[in-house]
Amino acid sequence: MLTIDKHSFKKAYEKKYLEINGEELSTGSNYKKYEALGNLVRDYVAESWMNTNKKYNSTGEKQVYYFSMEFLLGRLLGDALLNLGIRDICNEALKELNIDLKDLEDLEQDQGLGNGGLGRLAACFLDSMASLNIAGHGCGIRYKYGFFEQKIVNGSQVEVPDNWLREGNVWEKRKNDKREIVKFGGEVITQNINGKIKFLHINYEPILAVPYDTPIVGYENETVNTLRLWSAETVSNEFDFSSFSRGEFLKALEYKNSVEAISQVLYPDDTQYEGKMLRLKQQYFFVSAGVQSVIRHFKRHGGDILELDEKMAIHINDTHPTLAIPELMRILLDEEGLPWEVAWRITTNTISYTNHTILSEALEKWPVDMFKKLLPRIYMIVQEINERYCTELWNSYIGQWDKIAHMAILADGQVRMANLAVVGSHSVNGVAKLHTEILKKQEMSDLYYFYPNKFNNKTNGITHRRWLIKSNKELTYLLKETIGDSFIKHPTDLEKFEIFAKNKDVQEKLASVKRLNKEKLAKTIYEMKGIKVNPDSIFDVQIKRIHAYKRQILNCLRIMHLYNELLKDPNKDIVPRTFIFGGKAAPSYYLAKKTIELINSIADTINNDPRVSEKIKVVFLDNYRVSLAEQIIRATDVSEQISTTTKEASGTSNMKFMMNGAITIATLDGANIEIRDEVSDDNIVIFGLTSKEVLDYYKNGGYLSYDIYRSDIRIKNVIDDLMNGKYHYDNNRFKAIYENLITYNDEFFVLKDFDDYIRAQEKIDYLYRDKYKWQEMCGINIAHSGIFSSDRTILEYATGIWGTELVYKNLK
Ligand code: 26V
Repeated sequence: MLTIDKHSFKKAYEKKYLEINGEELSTGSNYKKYEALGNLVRDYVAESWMNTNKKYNSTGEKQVYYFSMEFLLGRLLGDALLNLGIRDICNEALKELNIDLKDLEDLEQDQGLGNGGLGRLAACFLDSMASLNIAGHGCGIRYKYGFFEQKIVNGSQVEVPDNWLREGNVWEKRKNDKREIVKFGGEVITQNINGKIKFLHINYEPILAVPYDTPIVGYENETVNTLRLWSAETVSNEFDFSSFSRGEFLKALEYKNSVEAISQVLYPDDTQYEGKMLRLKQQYFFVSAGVQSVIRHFKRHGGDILELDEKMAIHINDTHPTLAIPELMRILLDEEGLPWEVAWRITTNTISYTNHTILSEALEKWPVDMFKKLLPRIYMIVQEINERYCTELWNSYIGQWDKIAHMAILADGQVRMANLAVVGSHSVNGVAKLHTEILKKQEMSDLYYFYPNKFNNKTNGITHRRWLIKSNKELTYLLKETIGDSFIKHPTDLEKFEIFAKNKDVQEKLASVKRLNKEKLAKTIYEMKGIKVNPDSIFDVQIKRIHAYKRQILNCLRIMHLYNELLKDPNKDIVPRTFIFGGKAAPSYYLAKKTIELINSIADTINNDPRVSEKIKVVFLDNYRVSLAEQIIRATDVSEQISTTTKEASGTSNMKFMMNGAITIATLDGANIEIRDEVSDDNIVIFGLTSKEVLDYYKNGGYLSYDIYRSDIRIKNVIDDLMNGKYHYDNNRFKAIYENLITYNDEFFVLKDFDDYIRAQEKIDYLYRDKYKWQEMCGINIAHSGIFSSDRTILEYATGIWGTELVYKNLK
């Protein structure tokens, strides 16, 4: 923990401001003030960063490298101040300079290098590894453009590039001396050198990978780990001189652009896999640079390559970095000269893999022709892995060709990345109990029976430092006042709050914290959308990627139904509700984009109907991202976790909401099950089909959405309302949604779960009326949320997968 007093902080800040801007503080813009503060904080981090690296190099402790195509960090200033232990000092020092820290924090661009859950999980894990003194670092891509910015124009999503680096990035440090070369294309020739076959990769295109390092600050423990993101450049870092000097300027420029394209943009589609060459290039680019750099570092510090697997672990976040397996093999075989068996043992012991989805359409499979052309040596290695693996399969499953074909890595002209990831790693984990069971018993059952010991569960978590302490200061204050502050380092100590959940005085305080957060959100909503919402209404929230399986449409249909009820009976007694949505649709995902249009049309219709506008309001908040999530979650009463059972691998916002005292309405899907087990059925509202019923329908059929449409008049009415102009003058605007539900038989059982969902919502209405009982439930949720801290998850990874020593320093 940094020791600095207010006075010195103030002086240092003024000095830093002058140094950077060459002008006095009082005259500057807020952005310049933010920049100066960021730079100062980074300076404070620098010494611990260097010391942490020195320590790792001298002790030789096992290093973990978390390879991920996405890191969704959000803003870093508040996080760094909190973890350095100087947030209050900074706040007060700035106050004396007439600066509001919050105003500066709000100027920081979100670092949005991720699509959603998988990228945010990687960010929470980095925070937990640093805070638990685990030597764990991130490795990924420094996309020039992050996840697109979403604008809503006439109710529809419009994508705008996220030029997050435009004003610079105070947190990153370019490391020119740590560059690597990544080789694409070309051919492989063999040479016989002293009786040993050598593989030579020739005529390849070299690409320069330049790392940018960001410090990851542990909570008050002086540990600073590294997130290393790679940027693609031409090797000469100049135009192609030969064509340039021939006067072919444009050609030279074109080449430079084509190289830089590799780290230009994050792919925004996380449902539908597409075999795009550029994405494969991105994957090999960062994985090759990353593996080369960690091995170079290891050897420079005297590491023995034969002990690599004892000294480092490489974790692959989904299949996107699976090429780490053949890349590590390539280095061990071709550069270190190890025999295959030894290289394979080291590789599989080093690598571990997490699966994050069972949606088959998201499974990565690369066309062999493309793969072979782009990565000729890597392809040869994959072929060899496949051959040896299939030989083992033949020995175990004599004559069972279908089974072997299904399990193979190379088949049907494709490279199946999930199979390669399982075969080439020592651990395969799912992200919640049900998800792991489905992987084992359904999606990957053949692989599971062949390698039963590799499979395990690691239920996701979230960092309570960002999602409670940093983003909900009022609740944190109340918790500290009530149960002390041990929960900060030991989040399961939140359990101490349970006995206070029944205490009226605490319940009052809990209610006023929520009320305050709701007022703040109401203000934000008014500023963003011009909609006035009532802070005394229930804030009912569904924020996440827009996907058919997450069923925003189910939420829409019940709002439409409630609207119908209120029109029928204007005196219907309901607790006023504000329905809040947020989320981005993949640009090519038609149904998801239509869902956004539907939400906005419902909002337009209902918010402008004076007959109901005292009772219900609907809001779609544009450009959902980490910093907006922080504001919404602390102000939420009801957390909507309504995916079709079996489809949501875990979910992580469900955990953030409960930690902030929201009540969950949920299907028994993903980690909702574990949440239910923690809080009991009395403190969560569960509805819908069970996983068994869903799996049974998928297997045996028997569901007909049209029958439900015909037999339930409430459903018929709302479905008809999609097409009768009630929500939009263009009767065909929502035809795709109608057809999805009726013509194409409602793949995600929206109509099947409708009735139960309405009942569950009525129960919420009933429970909310008893203010004290409601607060008791909220308190119990908070008290049981500690287990969902990513600290718990990371300790499980560390002991169960990575085998890293735990240094309990500063955890007491
Ligand atoms: C998949 C794909 C596949 C096609 C190409 C582009 C692309 C980009 C990202 C992804 C990742 C989708 C998987 C994902 O984000 N899964 C979510 O992971 C969370 C963390 O484990 C989990 O809580 C969510 O339930 C799960 O949907």
